[in-house]
Amino acid sequence: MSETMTAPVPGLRADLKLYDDEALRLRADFPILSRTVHGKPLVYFDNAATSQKPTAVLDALNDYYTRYNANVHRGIHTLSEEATSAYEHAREKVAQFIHAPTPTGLIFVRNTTEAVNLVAQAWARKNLRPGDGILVSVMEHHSNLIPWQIVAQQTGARLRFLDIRDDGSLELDDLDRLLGERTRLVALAHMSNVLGTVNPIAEIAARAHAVGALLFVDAAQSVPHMPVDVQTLDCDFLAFSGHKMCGPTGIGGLYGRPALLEAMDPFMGGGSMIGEVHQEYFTCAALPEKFEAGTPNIAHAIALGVTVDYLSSVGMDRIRAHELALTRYMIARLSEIEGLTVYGHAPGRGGAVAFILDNVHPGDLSTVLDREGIAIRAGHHCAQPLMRRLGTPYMATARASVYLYNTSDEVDIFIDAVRKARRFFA
Ligand code: 7TS
Repeated sequence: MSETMTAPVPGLRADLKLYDDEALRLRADFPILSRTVHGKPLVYFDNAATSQKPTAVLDALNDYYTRYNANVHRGIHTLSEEATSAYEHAREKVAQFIHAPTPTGLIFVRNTTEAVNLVAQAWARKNLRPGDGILVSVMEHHSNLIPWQIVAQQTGARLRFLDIRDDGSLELDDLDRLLGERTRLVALAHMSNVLGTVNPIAEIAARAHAVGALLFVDAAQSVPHMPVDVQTLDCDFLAFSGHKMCGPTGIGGLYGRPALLEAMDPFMGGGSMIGEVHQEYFTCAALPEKFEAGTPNIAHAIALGVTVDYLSSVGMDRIRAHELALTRYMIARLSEIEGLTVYGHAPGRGGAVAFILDNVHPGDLSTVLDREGIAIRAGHHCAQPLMRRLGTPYMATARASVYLYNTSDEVDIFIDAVRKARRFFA
């Protein structure tokens, strides 16, 4: 068979047919997916960086600004009441989406990064003592590492690292030993943005809680792609970004156990987060306002409410099943290519697929694929310690990442383009 022709992978293609049909139907909801890039139909495989937005979400933004734009929790006038009610209704829906027991435990933040910084400064800075441990893993995104490095410098706490096994899963054999070293907080990705690994959060929560440590979950890659239930996970904090789950940029969520959030000092001061203000002191507003200083991102919070309606109407179980099938197919097809290495083979891995083509810089590969209309990411994926741990050449990989609107035909187009690039660089 010629190198450019797509080869069927027995069994996989048939499994995908149903999912493909649904993805093709869903694509109609995403106007951007019908555009071309360099004269070729867009194949958008950079979903781990950010996702595309359905018309319902775009309409929600326009509707807010067109019909009831006003500040929330302030004016006693119709527009402000409508905006406040839509904003708080969105909070209820987003809280429900992750099964938070109450909407007051759901703080609107800009993104996952802000949520990690909030917990680092408002919880860890106050509660950690010199010699206390913060346990992270070598697979963390910089957003779930640097805020803990900063608070470690501020408090004298020490960072410790869980390693990974060859398949990209966490080395849990080390967990109890590391937890025993005065660990007060465990902060882990639910799903890796490089390896696709889905970490066993509920099991880790039980083991962390057994030694009195809290568990922070970076769910930036899981909330968009699989059902997430904070009560089943039994985590203490969980953070996610709207823009990776078909929602707008600049809005995300932090779930915290209400009792912990109650006991925390505010992260930022200003309007909205106060009870009373005197010349020398202030009292705090109740949750969740205590953590939402200043005018919030009203439009995008409301649109995030519409986003979770959209995802729920498709079904998170369904999205997860589609991505499992598509990822299996993509990895099987990539593995047929000589000189190509895929990173991350843990069972049940998600749809971020990092790979290296021998002797080709991932940036060059990405540029060549872009000429074919294919958007992938190349670089360290904000996970430099992981790149070092994997020993990737150039401290970088290429990464293709799928979402609910991607099809197996797109995988075939991508595979053909990678093969073409391989010949080009040979
Ligand atoms: N945590 C994980 C696991 C992520 O994948 C990302 C973003 C973040 C945190 C930070 O999210 P933000 O919305 O606050 O920026 N990941 C990526 C990526 O893989 N490529 O671009 C952004």
